[in-house]
Amino acid sequence: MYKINSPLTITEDGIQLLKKAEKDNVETVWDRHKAQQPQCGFCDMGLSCRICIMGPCRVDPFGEGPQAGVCGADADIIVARNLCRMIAAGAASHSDHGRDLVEVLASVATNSAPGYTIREEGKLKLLAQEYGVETEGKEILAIAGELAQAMMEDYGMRKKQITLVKRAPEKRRKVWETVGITPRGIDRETSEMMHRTHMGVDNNWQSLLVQGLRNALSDGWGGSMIATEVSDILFGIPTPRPTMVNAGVLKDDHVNIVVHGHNPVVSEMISLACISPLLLELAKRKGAKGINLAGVCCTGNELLMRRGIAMAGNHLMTELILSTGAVDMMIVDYQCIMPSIGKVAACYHTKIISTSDKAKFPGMEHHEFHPENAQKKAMSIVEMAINNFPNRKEVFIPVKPQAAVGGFSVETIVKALGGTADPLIDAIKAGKIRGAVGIVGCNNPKIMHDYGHVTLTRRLIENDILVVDTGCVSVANAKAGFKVPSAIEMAGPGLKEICGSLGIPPVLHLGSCVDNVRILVLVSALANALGVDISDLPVAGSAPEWYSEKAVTIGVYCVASGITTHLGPMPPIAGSMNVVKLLTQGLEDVVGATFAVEPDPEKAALFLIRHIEKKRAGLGLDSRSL
Ligand code: SF4
Ligand code: MSK
Repeated sequence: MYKINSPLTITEDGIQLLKKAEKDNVETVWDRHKAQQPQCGFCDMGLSCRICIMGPCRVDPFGEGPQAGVCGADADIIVARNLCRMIAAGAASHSDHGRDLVEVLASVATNSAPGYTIREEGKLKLLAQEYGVETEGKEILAIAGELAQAMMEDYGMRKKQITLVKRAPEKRRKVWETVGITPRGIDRETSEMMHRTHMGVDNNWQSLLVQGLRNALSDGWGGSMIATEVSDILFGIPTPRPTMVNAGVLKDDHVNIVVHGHNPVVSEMISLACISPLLLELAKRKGAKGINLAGVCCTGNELLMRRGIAMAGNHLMTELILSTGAVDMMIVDYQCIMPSIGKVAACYHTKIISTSDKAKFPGMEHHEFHPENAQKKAMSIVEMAINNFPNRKEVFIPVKPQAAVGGFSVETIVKALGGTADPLIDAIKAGKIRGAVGIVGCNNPKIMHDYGHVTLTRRLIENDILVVDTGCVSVANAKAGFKVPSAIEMAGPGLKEICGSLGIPPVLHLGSCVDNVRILVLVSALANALGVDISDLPVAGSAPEWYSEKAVTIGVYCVASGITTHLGPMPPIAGSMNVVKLLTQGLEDVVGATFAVEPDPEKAALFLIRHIEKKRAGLGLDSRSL
């Protein structure tokens, strides 16, 4: 059951800061969610349409009112079109983020991005080889320039398929070819999706959804994968590192700067400015002991993965973090930044800075970052934050920080395993690790904050299932104490033994939302090692508290890649039983995986455990019945 508004969060810092926000008359996401009740039932079921101006239209789910929009579109068409537009928006968001990184790579190649550099020459060369760029005898910057151009071509349609689909196991690629969903170009699939959903184009709900699968794959094996790989090249391959999480990471005697958003291009430069001796000296002159950089949402995750920067909170904590009164500056880039943030900050001394030409917000000061000016801009912005420190008034930091370990990339997981995936495969074969689940995604005020993530994770590790997480889940799980080596005490005996011998926690932090592609690479390696398809593996995905269009796209590319995926909140599709049946049952015959919707994480855990045991049986491994 949804646990709407009672209580709002399972976290101690959240509970304390909600009281503080109330005392300060700060309106939060929960207040606005309450004010929206009852939310529109037609929209909730996906049955409303405003694609053209003959509408808006809606279809009556009880069969008494209109059964078609003005153009004649029925419930199946309207629901499918709406879902497909969500997929397109999610793919566009991740993939445009990837493009921004490729542009930085291109600027580094021409020496026009001061402060940025190639940190991972080995990975650059490996990617160059994958893209068919000759590396022999070439300067590293020349390779970077050619790779950037080759990646840009993936966004268009000059090839039959995008480059990185080659990373998928052969069996999976055959499935995509048979169904006709091999993605051809990153922008092309999104553009075609928008075209097909225009009034009077594709009015077959099945073929719309098939294009939805291809569109999502263009993100998972295209735009998002490029975003992650280029981030690694520019900023470093993540390695496990200790960090701290929750609102307690803010320091009352330091200048506190919080970065929020998704793209590490800005936050990396901010993190370097925060360790500048010049600015540290200025901070001391202003009465602070130092500069404390923390993150929220995925920009924070990017910094945590590579630099161990502390995480103050996840999606639903972004307003509450400001109500501590301890944040001297919040710097945002794009995605998942509530337009309310400027208004909340105005209740305190906090300065809020927006940095992207494509993401401007009310009540924020806009300072546009580009590769050419980012280094200088970062210095001047951090200086502004320091100058704001003396303006602080009452500060309320409600809890002590929780320790955690973050920063697991595929490369470091394989390294931790001794150089190959064999120990993991052996542990799965022996049944000590039953399987693995990737828990991803957001928070949503429709579900008690962090309850879904933490409950599901606890049940899975208790049942010897390894959990990898990304995005806002990773903060919830870190706050719950699942990410210290001693957390193996909460795991089942097999998982405890394996993680204990490797010195890793039972829940591994794989990064930000775009970093879900690390899961695709990991399951591809496992499938190849076992000589099976991804859909044969004892693995699953889950998004217990998702809210965003990007999460829809992630879920769809996971399913299209053969990973059965659980969703907490119901997507807006209940208005068409045809669409519901296809997504929850019919896709099994098409791509070997489906969606399952279950808001209650206890029941979702049972579903996922049973799914993993079924897959084990399919591989001829021992299987427990539940
Ligand atoms: Fe109505 Fe059809 Fe226009 Fe949608 S596309 S708003 S259903 S007329
Ligand atoms: S930030 S997409 S709320 S995970 Fe990536 Fe969190 Fe979801 Fe945004």
